[in-house]
Amino acid sequence: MSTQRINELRKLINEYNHHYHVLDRPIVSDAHYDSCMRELIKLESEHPEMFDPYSPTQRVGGKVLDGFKKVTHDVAMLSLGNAYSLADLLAFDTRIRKDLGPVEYVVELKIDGLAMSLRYQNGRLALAATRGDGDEGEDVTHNIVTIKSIPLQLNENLTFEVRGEVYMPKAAFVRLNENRINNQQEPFANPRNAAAGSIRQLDSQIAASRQLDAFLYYFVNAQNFGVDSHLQALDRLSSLGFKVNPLTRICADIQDVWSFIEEMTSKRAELPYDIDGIVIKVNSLSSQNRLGFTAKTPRWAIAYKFPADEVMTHLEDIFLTVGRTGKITPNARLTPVTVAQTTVGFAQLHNEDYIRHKDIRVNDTVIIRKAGDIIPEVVASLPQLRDENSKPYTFEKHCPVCHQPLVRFEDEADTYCINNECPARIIEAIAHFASRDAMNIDGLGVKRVEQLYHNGLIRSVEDIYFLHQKREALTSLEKMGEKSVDKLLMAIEASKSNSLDKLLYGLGIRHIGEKAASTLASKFTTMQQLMEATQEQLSAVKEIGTVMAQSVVLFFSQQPNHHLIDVLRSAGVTMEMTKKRSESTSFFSGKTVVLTGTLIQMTRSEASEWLSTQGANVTSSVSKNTDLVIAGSEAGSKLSKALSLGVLVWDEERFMKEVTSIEN
Ligand code: 3B8
Repeated sequence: MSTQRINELRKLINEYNHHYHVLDRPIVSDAHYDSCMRELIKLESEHPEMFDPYSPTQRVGGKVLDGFKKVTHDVAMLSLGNAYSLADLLAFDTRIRKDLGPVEYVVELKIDGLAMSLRYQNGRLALAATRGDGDEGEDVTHNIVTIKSIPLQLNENLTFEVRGEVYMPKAAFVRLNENRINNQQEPFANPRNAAAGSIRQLDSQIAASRQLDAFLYYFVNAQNFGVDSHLQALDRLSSLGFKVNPLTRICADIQDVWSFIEEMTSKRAELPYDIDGIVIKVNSLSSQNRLGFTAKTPRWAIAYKFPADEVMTHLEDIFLTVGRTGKITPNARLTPVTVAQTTVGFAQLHNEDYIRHKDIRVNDTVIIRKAGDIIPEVVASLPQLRDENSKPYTFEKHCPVCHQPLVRFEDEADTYCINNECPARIIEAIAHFASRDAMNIDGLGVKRVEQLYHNGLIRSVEDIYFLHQKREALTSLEKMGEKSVDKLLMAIEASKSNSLDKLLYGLGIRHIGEKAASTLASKFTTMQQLMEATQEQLSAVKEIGTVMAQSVVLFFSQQPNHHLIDVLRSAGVTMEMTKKRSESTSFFSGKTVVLTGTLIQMTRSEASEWLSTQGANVTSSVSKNTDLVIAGSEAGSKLSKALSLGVLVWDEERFMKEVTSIEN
């Protein structure tokens, strides 16, 4: 009897929650809700054998962790590229139409919260994780279950992943800060920080008390669930019980998109939650797959960011910094001011011409704004407020660090320190090598490298791998206990087994970013083969242009770089692609492959990426040079062209058979 009543109450309360928190349409009074809840709590306490972590009573919080578990995302959690103007949007649209012809867009609000991924297993919330670095986030399930609009139990026994944004409504934020001030606690700067601060708590009681909410906007691999557009995916999420933002529209073209942006710009202040822009997505999922991803962002979506706040302040000084390529950046030191809810004390001045064109001078009153999210820039200086004896700024002639003459090449805006021995360049290069997306040596950021450099413990990238011989010197440094030294040395040791793509990116070859490094590594598979590659062989690789190819050849033609590679190799650093199989073993090696139609078992971009790791050259159009066409369902003209040219065609089943046989 009680068993039945417990189940009944759980179902009822879930239903009430859905109406109240998702649909914004309560179907019972608060008093009735409370009385059901009290009854359930009582019955559950009398029947401990009926305990269920998915019961609505478990949303009150109380679970306290002693640390966050790391979670590897099955599908990388990327972020969106940004657009700051109509011109940026037109460029995005042009790029897309060049690939696909006219497409339908979906526009939605860009919620200013915290990205979250929810994994459901057989209809139950199994895991909630933060984005982290995109590959690995933190398990925050204990806090997410306190958000009442997020269903713990669905009406369908599905296994899938869904992503969205956790946020704090403006009203809750105001109330929370009032409370904090009353309790002599530091108020949060904005709702976003308040939401993030709540989610990054080990004690779930805190999140439970914070009135967080969530909008979901991304059904991962929705095509596996019979959905073929983004809008359908949102509908599906909504009918599964998730909260989906209602201010979402289809746009026939980029003009439509712009009207939506204008409309929302004026409605923004009235919304009950903060938004920081508008997200524009290609609606058709097969078109999305066709466009794919860059290393960091989807090509089929972009975030239009609202223009930032502008404020006035005093420019106290201009000073130069040196990057790893020797590029000099002029910076402004400002009298600190608050812009877009954070305090700003420095701004970028880009280069000499920028300063001259804007006639920015030391001691000027300037207008600054946040460009994008983080880095503030000087928009203009106000000459009318200037002192009589103010003088135009003259760019310094010598490197602020090594004091060698600076060089500005013809037709280039940037000034360089060309001294290869310049400590600033070496320090930046070492820190880049160790950075997260390169060799990922935790604990070797710029500040630490500076310290090691100035203490003579590290003078070049290769010295990283000899630090273990200098343990004593390391532990005697300031802020370097035994423990941090151990951690650092372990991170260095671990970095030796990184795959070639990370090493290649870490070397900091000009024009070779993360994506190019990864392409080169999977094509050439070993450092040796890459070093021996000619410019022609390099630029024959899709996505490697002439400038990149030249730069790689130049890099490997220099003796000190050979020496560096030799030292790294003998120190035990991996010089080949390890995550992926070497191409010589693969059927696909060297073949030119075209993917067309819709694949079911993997997305087209996954298939394309996988084929690249097998050494295939994946291209988009069918010609007599095509070796193989892989045709999913609804393959159109490419399939007929392949057939007419007598090109080998496989269906998905045949392809998957090959994938499985290679992978196992
Ligand atoms: C792909 C799609 C990231 C996002 C996305 O309201 C991807 O769609 C993303 F890799 O971050 N803040 C939204 C919002 C954020 C994203 C998104 N849609 N509405 C948001």
